[in-house]
Amino acid sequence: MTRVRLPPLYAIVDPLDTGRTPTELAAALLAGGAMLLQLRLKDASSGALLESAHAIRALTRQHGARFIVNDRPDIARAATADGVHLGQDDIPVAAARRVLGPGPLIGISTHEVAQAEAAAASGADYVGVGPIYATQSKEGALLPRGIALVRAVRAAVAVPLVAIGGITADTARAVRDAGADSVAMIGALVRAPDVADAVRTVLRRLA
Ligand code: 3NM
Repeated sequence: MTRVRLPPLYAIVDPLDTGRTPTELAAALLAGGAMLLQLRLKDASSGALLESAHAIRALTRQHGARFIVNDRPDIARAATADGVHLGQDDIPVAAARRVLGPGPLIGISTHEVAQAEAAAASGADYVGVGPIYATQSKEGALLPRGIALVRAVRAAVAVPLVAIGGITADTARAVRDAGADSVAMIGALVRAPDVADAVRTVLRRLA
C-alpha cells in the first residue's frame, strides 16, 4: 500500500467564535502557504457546509492544496474533496470508503494507542492523535496527552500521524520531532490577528 505524504501543517478551517467566514479563513491559510485544509463546521446545516466546501474546493485547487471535509463523506464526495476526516463516533472507514470510492483519503481521530492501532488496521490513510495539549476548540475534548502519546502511537503504527490539540507555533516543532508527520491547528491560526502570517511563522518553525 502506498502511504500518503502529508505536508507539515494541517490547517483546520473552523471559525470558532472569530466571526471570520470559512472562505476568508481558507483564503488566508492558503495565502500563508498551507497545503492541506480541513473544513470543520460542527454547527452548520448540510446546505451551508456544502456551500463552503464547494468554495474552499475551488480555492484549494487554485493553490494546488489538498482539501478534506470533517465528519461527512457525503459532503466530501459532493464537493470532490480529497478526503474525509472521521471521529471515533462517525461511520467506520469501510463505510466511508464505500461512499468515497478508492481514491480519497480517510483519516480518523484517535486518543490512545489501541484506537490508533484499530484505525490503522481498518484501512485509514492517516491517524489523528490528540489532544496533545489543552484545547478550547473542541467540545468534550479529553485531557491533554502530551507528546508522549505521539511517541507511543508512532512506535505502534506505520500510517502517517497528524497530531492535534492546543498546538501553537512554539510547540509545533517538538510535536513533529516526537513523530508526527503533520501538526493540525485551529485556534493558533484562526485566532491570529494575521492568519496568513501565522501560517508562515508555523511553516518556518517546521522547516
Ligand atoms: N480534535 P486547537 S483536539 C478538533 O483530540 C480537535 O482529537 C482533537 O484545536 C482531538 O488547535 C481538537 O485550537 C481541537 O487546539 C484542536
